[in-house]
Amino acid sequence: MSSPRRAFLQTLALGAGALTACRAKTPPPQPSFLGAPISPYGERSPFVHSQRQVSERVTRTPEQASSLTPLADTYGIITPSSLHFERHHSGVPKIDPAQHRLMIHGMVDRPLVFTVAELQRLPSTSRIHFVECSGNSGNGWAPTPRTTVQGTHGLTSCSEWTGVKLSLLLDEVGVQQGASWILAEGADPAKMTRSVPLAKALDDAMVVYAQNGEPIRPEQGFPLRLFLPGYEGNANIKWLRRLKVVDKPYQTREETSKYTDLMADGTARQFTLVMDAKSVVTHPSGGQKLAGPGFHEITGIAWTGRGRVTRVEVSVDGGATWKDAALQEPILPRAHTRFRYAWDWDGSEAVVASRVTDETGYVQPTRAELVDVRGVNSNYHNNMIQAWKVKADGTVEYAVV
Ligand SMILES: Nc1nc2c(c(=O)[nH]1)N[C@H]1C(S)=C(S)[C@@H](COP(=O)(O)O)O[C@H]1N2
Ligand SMILES: [Mo]
Repeated sequence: MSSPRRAFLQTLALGAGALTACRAKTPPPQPSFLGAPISPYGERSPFVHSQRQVSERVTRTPEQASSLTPLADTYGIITPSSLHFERHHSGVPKIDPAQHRLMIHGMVDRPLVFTVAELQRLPSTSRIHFVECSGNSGNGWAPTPRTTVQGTHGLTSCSEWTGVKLSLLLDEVGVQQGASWILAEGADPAKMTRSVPLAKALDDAMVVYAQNGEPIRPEQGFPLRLFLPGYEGNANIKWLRRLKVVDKPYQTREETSKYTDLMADGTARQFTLVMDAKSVVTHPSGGQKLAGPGFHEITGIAWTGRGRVTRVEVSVDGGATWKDAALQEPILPRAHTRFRYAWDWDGSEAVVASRVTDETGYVQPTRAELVDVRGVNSNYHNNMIQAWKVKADGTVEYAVV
């Protein structure tokens, strides 16, 4: 082994021979013919196939279904727009931005109707944030084996969002004394409607028109979406057409019969808007096969609706012992944070898991700790530690610790 390579491996704290699989092989001949010409809109390589997958949760029609981000196939913290998870209650409407309007009315001095072009003339803000459906990882309430991390945690994605601060628009219309909530409505056939506390609307809420550097995708709400950093996905109304300033929550379908958490005593917890801290290992994860003992990078994502991730710990023994993982910069508030842990696998069965702590000091619970507080009647807001079992043959399976 040459000494620079040895030095490189030592900085990674790897044993000698960790990269034996990479030893010199004969490189293939370089192509000598011309490649494809320039193209007006880029496509990924035809050799890359990862896809959004329809949720294992059964819905009666594809228009009210959800699709999941292939978390094990994405890198860093940004989800490619074409792989951002989807949740539609009545399909993706085809909206001509020239015809679309956003009306802001209710308890305001000057009700206004904005065109998309008018909103785009205003001072803009770009921020990187996750969107997570509160049904994400809900399988943990009644654990049944799921094959992949896409299946367990694929209802979260992270993008750069660009738009106008909602506080600026509310300043324009002049919010009246006594107002305390905002009712937001979408232009899809479901007319999805949610009540949002005025304090959130005045804090970091945005009306966004762009995602990852281009106009927001139809699946994510083209041409306008209400964006509420750290709030459950459902409140982030897509195809936004109306904001009504009001003095109470409106008890819509999505905040009464849905998106509430039934506690053990039979009462329902309402307006659980902020997503608690969660993390999951994306490699090794279900469906993958490790090539053999030696070095493997354990990696995954962590996030919290309450600000920044401050710590992620990794266990390879089913939660008996924990070690700190490295956090990849940038560590942004209410965004996915990538973590890594260098693992020298000895080839025996291992149970791999991650545990996040956020800036409020909150630590991601085990299933037992979560059930202690919440019971098992809930569908939403399950943020328990979930593990993956690496078997001696390198195959990886779903596990609960
Ligand atoms: N108008 C409208 N907004 C909506 C929905 C919808 O069906 N209609 N689905 C909600 C739900 S339940 C979630 S989890 C998020 C999903 O956002 P995404 O499809 O961009 O991932 O959008 C929310 N906003
Ligand atoms: Mo959702």
